[in-house]
Amino acid sequence: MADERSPGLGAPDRIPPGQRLVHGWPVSHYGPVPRFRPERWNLRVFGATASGNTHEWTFDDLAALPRATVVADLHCASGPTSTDHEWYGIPATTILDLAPPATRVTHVMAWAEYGYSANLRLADFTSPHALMATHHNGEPLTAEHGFPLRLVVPHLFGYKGPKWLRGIEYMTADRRGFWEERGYHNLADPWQQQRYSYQEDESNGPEQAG
Ligand SMILES: Nc1nc2c(c(=O)[nH]1)N[C@H]1C(S)=C(S)[C@@H](COP(=O)(O)O)O[C@H]1N2
Ligand SMILES: [Mo]
Repeated sequence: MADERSPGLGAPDRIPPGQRLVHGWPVSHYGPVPRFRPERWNLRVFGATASGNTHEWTFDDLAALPRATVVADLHCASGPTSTDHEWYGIPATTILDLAPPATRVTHVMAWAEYGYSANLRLADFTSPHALMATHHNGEPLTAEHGFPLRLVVPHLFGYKGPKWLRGIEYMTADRRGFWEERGYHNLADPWQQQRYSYQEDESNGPEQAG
């Protein structure tokens, strides 16, 4: 079942400009695949929360959270687009309900194992299609695709969706994440060709360090 916003596979505008359709589902990330240790695992929401407190869920706690399904294509900024991923998991908006941000929050940093991070505008994180996925095509995520939890933000390039998600930091100003500090576009809309940071204008985000 296709997302109602995305055209059919044969449609000329299904694949964003500069992307190529790949079959199957390539694995793509920087660094090693972390080992999942349930007794040490938690999901932390911290930074500028409304209450000032950090919120924390253990792996078992996740089972009690609401679920949704999102079907979407995955666009890697290095070129490949794989299609029709059926993600199942916890809507990102659930986090906003359970751990509300302070009113001055404008951005979030999504944190993963080993310090991988991706910054998002609050409006991108609160998209109704943004999901913290636990399952893909009816099966639990595999280790290399992000088990046990992965952020999916379907309207942005893949680097905005950390695999092995461990935290959401509420921020009162924008700050670059892992790839955004290393030459990738701060906003990452594939349909706007927001691939590299040299394509940014001043309104797109904070100046690049170095
Ligand atoms: N923790 C972590 N998450 C990550 C990455 C990474 O390097 N580390 N790479 C991102 C990039 S660039 C892409 S395109 C997708 C790829 O997801 P896949 O391997 O499931 O296809 O994961 C994203 N999530
Ligand atoms: Mo990517």
